[in-house]
Amino acid sequence: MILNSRQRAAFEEDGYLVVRNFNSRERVNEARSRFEKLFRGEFETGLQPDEWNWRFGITDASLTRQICNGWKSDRAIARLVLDARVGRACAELMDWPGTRINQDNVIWKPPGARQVGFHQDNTYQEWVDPPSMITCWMALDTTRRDAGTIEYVRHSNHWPVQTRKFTFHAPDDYHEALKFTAGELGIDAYAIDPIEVEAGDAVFHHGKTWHGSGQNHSGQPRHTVVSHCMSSDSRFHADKVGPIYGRYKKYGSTEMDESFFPVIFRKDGYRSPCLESLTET
Ligand SMILES: O=C(O)CCC(=O)C(=O)O
Repeated sequence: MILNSRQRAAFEEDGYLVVRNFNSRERVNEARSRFEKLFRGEFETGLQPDEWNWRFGITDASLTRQICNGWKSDRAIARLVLDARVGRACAELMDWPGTRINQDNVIWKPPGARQVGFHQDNTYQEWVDPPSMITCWMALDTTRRDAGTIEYVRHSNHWPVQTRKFTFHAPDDYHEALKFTAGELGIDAYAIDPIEVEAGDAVFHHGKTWHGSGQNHSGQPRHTVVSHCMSSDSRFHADKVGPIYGRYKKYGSTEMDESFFPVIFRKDGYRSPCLESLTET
């Protein structure tokens, strides 16, 4: 076990868990130094990420910059998001036999960049069987409330999954989906916790935990790398094929190929063989 029983109980109760000093200063600096290149389309491995939502000179400069599956393009990102310790902690918190990467996010929120709408990650998991995830959110800078850090609704991991999808990127009111859902559920009081941590700290959140982030009103950028994980036993849903990750579904099969969804930790010691050369230093 890398997490103790008190940490596991706090995660179960609150829906998130802060782990201090999870990543070394060296790993954090190495990953942060890759952001500029990634968003300019200079990919170390030669492979494109799956989603590249912000480009210099093209995309609205006020938006939060996001790349999905930067691990395919850059080994420094891969070393963080495919770390066996991430997988082990996720398996312990979710009581899984092991962990696969579902997707990663490389998030860059410069001063002034706008908000990310509140959501539950599991709302977007209908293409996976079982449709459940946990996330390891890794800070590469000091994060402060006014710098658009991630915010969690404490205990909302005990709420049902909202199936309706609201605006994700820069909605006018980033709490809109949360307010709507709480109203539907008849919940009129809840606590929103902004996460103030240091570079190297990590936060694990359950796929049902409501979260989002506000505008960056500070003068400092926020760099974050996120590992969204699922059970090592996960398969594609037989009928619900997602628009992006459905590309990796084989005809007539629900098997998930480990080249696209590697197993990053399993209790029996297995890790997908492709990870060795990808994450070596
Ligand atoms: O860092 C953010 O602003 C949002 C991250 C997020 O939505 C997630 O990690 O699931």
